[in-house]
Amino acid sequence: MNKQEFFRQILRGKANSPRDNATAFAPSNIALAKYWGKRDTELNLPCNSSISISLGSLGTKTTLRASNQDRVVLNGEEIPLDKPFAAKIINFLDYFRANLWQGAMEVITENNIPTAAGLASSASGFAALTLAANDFWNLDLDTKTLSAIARIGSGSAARSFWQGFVKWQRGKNPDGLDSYAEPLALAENSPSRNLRLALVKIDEKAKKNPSRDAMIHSAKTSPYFSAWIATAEIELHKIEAAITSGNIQELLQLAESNALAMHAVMLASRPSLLYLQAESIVAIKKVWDLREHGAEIFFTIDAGPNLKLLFEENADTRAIIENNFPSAIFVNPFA
Ligand code: 2P0
Repeated sequence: MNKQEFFRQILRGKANSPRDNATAFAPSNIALAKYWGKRDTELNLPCNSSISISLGSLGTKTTLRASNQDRVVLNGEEIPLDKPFAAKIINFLDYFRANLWQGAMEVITENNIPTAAGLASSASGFAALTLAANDFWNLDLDTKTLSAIARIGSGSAARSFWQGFVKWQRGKNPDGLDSYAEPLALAENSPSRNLRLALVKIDEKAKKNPSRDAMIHSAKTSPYFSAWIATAEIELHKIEAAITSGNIQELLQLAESNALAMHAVMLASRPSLLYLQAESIVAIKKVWDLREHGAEIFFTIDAGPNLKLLFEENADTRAIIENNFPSAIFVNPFA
């Protein structure tokens, strides 16, 4: 199945009465059990399921407006339509327009993720765009379908529709309709609600190896890729169990090991993929050193050099992070 057919099967028979405009917000997310590897590159279907934590109020707000010509505006700045950022958005909207009202549109999008956090925004960007499109065209789609649609834009966007912990089921069907995310239910008083993040920026320059290409390269060339896939679902179940039982220390230890295993798969690719920089290693060693001295601080790292520290909310731990990583940005995933 290709993308056109994917959209056609969802949008077939949908009403054709767009609003004048629609606005939506979606939070960014960080994976605790990573998505690395695709079984279908056309539909962004993953080899393994993944689990993330949201970034609370940090994310993307997007407005779609009927207009007399297509325009994309990011944080107040018009982006030429031939730039990849704008082209990806217009291309995504074209899949809707191929089945619905086809007029020109303005896309006004704002990211409130500080550049200093060194985070990409494609996850929250495609989730907000999908939510705004659902409203704009009065589609009334359920969240499972919205999550599967956003996945077409960017895999991790499937997980950006909720606050808190979210699980993206890999699914099995070739049409991709069973590959969507859902929030993980937590008891009101679960200790897992005390998870906090501190974003440590090492470098914010655009990466040399976009993760889209790197995942394919790893799957093709890394001798450890099969081991990653063989263990990914087992690790995911352990991580899910730690979240739901409120065993936060176990959760953070598993999340750190999971990220390092993903980097091992990358490193073993031929040629190797190395996202970590010298300063990333210094920061990793600092975290391990602090742990040896009793601080319960862990980290995760994505396809880039920046660390996301993970810890259980506690004034002492927060003070240790502030002292050792003075520019860290603290995030409450649940607020
Ligand atoms: C994740 N990453 O689970 C993993 C961990 C990076 C490392 O999802 O090709 O932008 O659009 O599906 O979602 C980043 O890759 O990739 C990512 P595509 P995406 O968060």
